[in-house]
Amino acid sequence: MHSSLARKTVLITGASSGFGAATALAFARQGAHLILGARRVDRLEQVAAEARKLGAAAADLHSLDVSKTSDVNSFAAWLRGRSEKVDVLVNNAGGAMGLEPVLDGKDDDWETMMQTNVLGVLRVTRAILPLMLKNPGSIIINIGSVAAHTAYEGGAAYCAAKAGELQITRALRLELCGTGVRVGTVDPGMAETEFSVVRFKGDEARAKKVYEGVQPLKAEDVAEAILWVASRPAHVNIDEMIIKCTDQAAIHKVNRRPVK
Ligand code: NDP
Ligand code: 8X3
Repeated sequence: MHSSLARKTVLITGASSGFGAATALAFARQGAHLILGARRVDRLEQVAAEARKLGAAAADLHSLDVSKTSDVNSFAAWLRGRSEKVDVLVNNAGGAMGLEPVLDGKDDDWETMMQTNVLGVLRVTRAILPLMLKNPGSIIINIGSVAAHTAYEGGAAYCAAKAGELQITRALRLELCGTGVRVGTVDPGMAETEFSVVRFKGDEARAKKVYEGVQPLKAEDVAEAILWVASRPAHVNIDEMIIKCTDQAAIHKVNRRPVK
């Protein structure tokens, strides 16, 4: 238990599944006040109900589409009616669409990846930062990826988007120096969430193959890392953290056991 997080206001985007949902539950166990956003409100309601059972001081939710400025601004206006400050902002909403080489790439997929992983982080940060600047020690944790650090075939747009997220984090680190507001990125490798089902547009069998013979990260592993970053003392800033499963030494070096 990190008593420093009790009653802290923790805003998590993309809290309806995967890392976001697991992070909400991890902060709930610390007695935090959760602010949850995503497009699937029914799923947010389930996460919030579980969070309250686990000990969250409160769990408020509102629909949020980070790909639309108007939506982000409405979310921020709703939030200002509930809390005067934000202590922890987890910019987690995002994901990949498709795995085609550039030659076969789809505009819709490229645009979605840029809108969520890059512009979404910018929009949400712009809207929420005023609630953090008067609150030294507050922290922004962006969720990047190993894809920000290494390119792979079929990943051009996703790798570009996550590299964009990494550079946004680095620029913010410079801009916020002297304000007391911290910022960093947590960059996971392969983790079994809804990520691949979304990437392959509902093809569950193809998504399962990504993790075949491997023990990937679980959402809870990443949530624990996020909780740890957020619970460092106010004078400590974790700039960049890469977290991978033991079976994944690099994007192209994955230990796979034979499948029986
Ligand atoms: P999930 O698909 O389980 O979760 C993605 C979350 O993002 C959902 O809650 C989804 O909510 C939300 N989201 C997507 N688009 C939007 C949008 N336009 N507006 C608001 N919310 C949105 O996957 P993960 O938990 O794995 O992914 C979380 C983050 O981690 C992503 O940024 C992903 O790129 C990154 N990541 C994932 C890795 C993995 O292997 N799983 C590894 C490294 C990084 P909803 O659909 O309800 O809006
Ligand atoms: C998700 C990890 O390797 O599929 O960000 O790009 S990977």
